[in-house]
Amino acid sequence: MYSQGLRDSKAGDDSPELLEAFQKRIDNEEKIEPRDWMPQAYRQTLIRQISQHAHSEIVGQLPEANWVSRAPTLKRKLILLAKIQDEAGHGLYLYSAAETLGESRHKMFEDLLSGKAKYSSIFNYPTLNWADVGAVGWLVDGAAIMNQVALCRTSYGPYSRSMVKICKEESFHQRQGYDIMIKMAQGTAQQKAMAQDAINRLWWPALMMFGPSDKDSKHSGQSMKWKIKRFSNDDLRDKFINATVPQAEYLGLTIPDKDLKYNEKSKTYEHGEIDWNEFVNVIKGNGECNQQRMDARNRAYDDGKWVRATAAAYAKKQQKNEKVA
Ligand code: BYC
Repeated sequence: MYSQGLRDSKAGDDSPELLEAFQKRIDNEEKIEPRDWMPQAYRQTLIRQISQHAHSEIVGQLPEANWVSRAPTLKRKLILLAKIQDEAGHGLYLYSAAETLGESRHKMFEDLLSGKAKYSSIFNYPTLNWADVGAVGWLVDGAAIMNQVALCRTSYGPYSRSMVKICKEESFHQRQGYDIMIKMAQGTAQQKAMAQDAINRLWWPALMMFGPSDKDSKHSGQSMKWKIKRFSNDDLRDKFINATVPQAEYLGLTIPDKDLKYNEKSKTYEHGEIDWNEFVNVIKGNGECNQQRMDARNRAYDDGKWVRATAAAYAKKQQKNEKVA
C-alpha cells in the first residue's frame, strides 16, 4: 500500500535538491504522509522513536497489572483495568503508525523481545504499594502527556494523528492517578506515608523519562530540525516540573529534591542534579525490573503463538477462497 513512498526514498536517493525541498515542507509546517518522499534518516528516526513509544505503552501495562488483583475497591479495579486496556490500544495505534513507514510489526516485536529495541526506562521500576499506582498515573502519565501534547504537532501525519487520541486518554489517566494520590494524602498517617514513599521512589525516574540532558541528547538536534520533536528534552522536563510541584504542594507531599528552588526572576523551578549513571544503567538492561519485564513479554509472545498461527491460516484460507471465486 505504501510502496510508492518507500520506492522514492531508497538509500542513496537523498540528493541535496530532494533534501532541500523536504526541509522546506517541514519549515512550512506541512505534514509528511506515508506515500511522500522522505529522507532515509527521517524514516529511520521515526521508526526508532515510534516503535520505542509503542513498546513503552505495552511494557507499561505490566507495573500496573501488578495491582489489578489487589486494587482496594471494585471501582478502583475497574478504572485500573480500563486504563491498562487504553495502554494496549495506544501501543496498537503506534505500531500501526510505524507500519506506515514500511516496518513490519513482526520485526518490531522481534527487536523488543531480543532486547535490541528500547522502551521507556520508567517501566523498569517496581510498583510496591497501592500509592505507586496513583504516582504512576500522576507522575508517569503526567510526564508522558507533557511529551505527547507536543508530539500532536509532530511532522509525520500518522504519528501526529495517533497522538491526538492518545493524549485525550492520557489526561484521564493522569487525573485518575492524582485522584488516588489525593485520597492517600488525605487519608490516615500510614496512607500519607505510602504516598510520600511512592513519590520518593518515582520522582527521579519520572524526570528521566524525558531522556538525557540536551547536551547529551544525540538525536534531538536533527529531530527538532525535522520537527519530529518540537521541544528539547530539558525544556519538556522543566515544563513538567513547573506543572507538578504545585500539585505536590496541594497534596502536602515533599518533592525528594533538596536542591529544588523557585527562581523568582524566571518564575520557574530549578531542580537538583539527575543521576544519569542510574539512567544509563537502566536503559542498558540493568534496572531492578528489566529482566522481569522482558520475561513477561517473551512469555506473552510464546503463549500467543497459536493465536497468530490460527489467524495466519484463516487469512490464507480466505485468500484462497477469493482466488477461486
Ligand atoms: N528510556 O538522543 P535522545 C507512556 C534513549 S510511555 C529509554 O534524547 P530521542 C505510558 C533514546 O531512545 C512514554 N530510553 O533520543 C505507557 C536514545 O537511544 P537510541 C513513552 C531512552 O529519541 C504506559 C538515547 O536514549 N514516550 O506514555 O531524541 C503507562 C539518546 O536519547 C529514554 C515516548 O516514547 C528513556 N526515558 O529522545 C503510562 C515518547 N530517553 O534509540 C505511561 C516518544 C532516551 O539511540 N519518544 N532514551 O538507542 C520521545 O519523545 C523521544 O524518543 C525521547 C528520547 C524523549 C524519549
